[in-house]
Amino acid sequence: MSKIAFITGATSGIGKATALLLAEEGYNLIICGRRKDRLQALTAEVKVKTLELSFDVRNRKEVEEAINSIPEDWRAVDVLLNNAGNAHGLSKIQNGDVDDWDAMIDINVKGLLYVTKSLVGGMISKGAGHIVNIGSIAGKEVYPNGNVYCASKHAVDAINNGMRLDLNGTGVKVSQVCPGLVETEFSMVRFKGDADRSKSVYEGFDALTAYDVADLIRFIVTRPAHVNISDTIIFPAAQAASTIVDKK
Ligand code: NDP
Ligand code: 8X3
Repeated sequence: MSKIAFITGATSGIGKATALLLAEEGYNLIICGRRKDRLQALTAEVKVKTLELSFDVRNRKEVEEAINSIPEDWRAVDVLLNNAGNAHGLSKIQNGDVDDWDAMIDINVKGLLYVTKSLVGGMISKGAGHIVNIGSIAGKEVYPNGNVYCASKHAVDAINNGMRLDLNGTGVKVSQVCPGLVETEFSMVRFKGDADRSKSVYEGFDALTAYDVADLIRFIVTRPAHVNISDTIIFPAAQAASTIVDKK
């Protein structure tokens, strides 16, 4: 069987773009997300084999049941892309919504851990694999009103580094990709469907596309076995830091 990539958050944005680019590389795909119709549409779009797994990464039981249901011939996962995640809200800490905080910690941090826990043993057993964690510039810096989202991505940064230390010598590579501003459904989720506010985030400059980030992920996972690109930050050319964007 061809190599297998397991992609969380494959229904949209960076995850979907990576699925399409890794399909071009000949990977068969285990595609995950809650929106089953989008998983089916992605299957119809690619020429490789896919396995659709619909689960909420927040729900540990759902994660474990979904991954335990993977048929034998799909179990030798070569690449795990821990991508599912979002920001929920953008508020001063004193005005934050506790449900938004729970969502960000549960999805971006605990969800990533649940998925990793269910798959990493298989990678260790075969002595090979590659975990790519999607962090963010928000995991390297903190910006006003970003408080808990930044905390969740700082946690991803720490987990990424911890994974690399703990998995050293097992044959499993660990890499992180930290994007700046990427125009996806991210802001629509952050601003709870406010299309005008979401659009304004990307006005006045050329934001990254999901494919720009996916192309970097493709590069990282196609390096020779002895090369590991452990961490990367990818910005639009107009961006220098979270809050420094040259908008015309
Ligand atoms: P999108 O909103 O376009 O995609 C988010 C993906 O995550 C969707 O496929 C969604 O699938 C999945 N997802 C969200 N919540 C859950 C959940 N509870 N269970 C399972 N899957 C879930 O955003 P992006 O593509 O931009 O975001 C992908 C990653 O990139 C995130 O980790 C984000 O933090 C990070 N990032 C994004 C940046 C940006 O500017 N866009 C910059 C830096 C990092 P579904 O809803 O179908 O479940
Ligand atoms: C997404 C980038 O700057 O909106 O992680 O937090 S930012």
